[in-house]
Amino acid sequence: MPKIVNSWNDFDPLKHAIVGRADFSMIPPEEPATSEKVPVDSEMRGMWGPRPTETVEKANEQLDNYVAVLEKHGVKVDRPTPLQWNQHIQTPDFRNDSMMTAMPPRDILLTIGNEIMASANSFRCRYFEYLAYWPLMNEYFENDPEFKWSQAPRPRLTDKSYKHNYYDEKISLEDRLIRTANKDFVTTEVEPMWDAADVMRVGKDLFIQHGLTTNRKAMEWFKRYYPDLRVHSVNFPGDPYPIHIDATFVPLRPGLIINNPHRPLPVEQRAIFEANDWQIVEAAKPAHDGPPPLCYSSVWLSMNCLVLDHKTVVVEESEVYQAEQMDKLGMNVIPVPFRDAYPFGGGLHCATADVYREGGMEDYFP
Ligand code: DAV
Repeated sequence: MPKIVNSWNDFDPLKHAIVGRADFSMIPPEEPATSEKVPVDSEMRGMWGPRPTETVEKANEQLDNYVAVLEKHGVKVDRPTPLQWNQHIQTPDFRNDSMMTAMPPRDILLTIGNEIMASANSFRCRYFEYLAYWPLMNEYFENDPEFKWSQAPRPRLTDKSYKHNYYDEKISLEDRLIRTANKDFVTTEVEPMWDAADVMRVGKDLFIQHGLTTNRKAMEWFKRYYPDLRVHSVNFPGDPYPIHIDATFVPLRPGLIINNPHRPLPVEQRAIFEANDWQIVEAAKPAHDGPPPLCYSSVWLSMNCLVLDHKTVVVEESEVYQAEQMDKLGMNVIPVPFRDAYPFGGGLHCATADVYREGGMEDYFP
């Protein structure tokens, strides 16, 4: 039987991926972890309910087109099975009035070698999102005898998992930056919590962002779960809403990373890259002044690209400066329109999860 699942990084030749679906997406009700993430001036603050049908349709159109482009470039694409996300959910520890969406898969599924693991997300509204991917996991499990189907320890997400009154409408941007610099986030350390999109995989090394969605205990959990890998905790003090590493620190090929100029990697954390002759280049500026309506993410989705191989990258069609920079860095750019999908949780990298890339576990930082 063939090997279906294998991926050790974000740049080796991509052969098989999962792309999310926007069907039945909700703006979830506020809860301790999400209120921290929604910017004070966001039109989404205080509102929740189904996303407008027209926006769901437009997002799905762009997602379907993205799938067609990937298939044209030799990538097999699978899609999740969305649930009716408007259902309320309950566990012995909490109750929430709705779920969210089957977007973006990158937050939920972490592929390391022949293993795909569902993450331990800190948002209650995302507690059951993994179910949308379970039909695919089962299919890989039945057809690839080496596939390891796994699930991180499920966080309980009781009130003890969050700092209460951490979020305050009046907090200034400066105060937020001080909190980020002090590594003071809304989640507590009572249990490991992490989003898969906080994990940057580079062969034997995992660089994991400590921020609003991933805590320190998660780092310790990763170290014990993957004793053969090296786990590095990274911080980006310039980010007032540090969530997910893939609009901040993005590898393009072995030896080359683009870094958000507003969120530079601190000097002391650059040493491992410098010692191994990796270049960290400032990413080009975004082409837009603001995100589209009803979007949680920042304009820096401009750098949230999907690398197909060491010379080919998919970039959002309107992000002309990012595309130009990629070209100068020696990459062939495939432009894909995707701004209508941004409100559903992110950009081109977010919207995918790796199933198969060529290559093995290289040691890039010996
Ligand atoms: O810059 O708002 C978005 C990352 C989404 N996965 C940002 C980060």
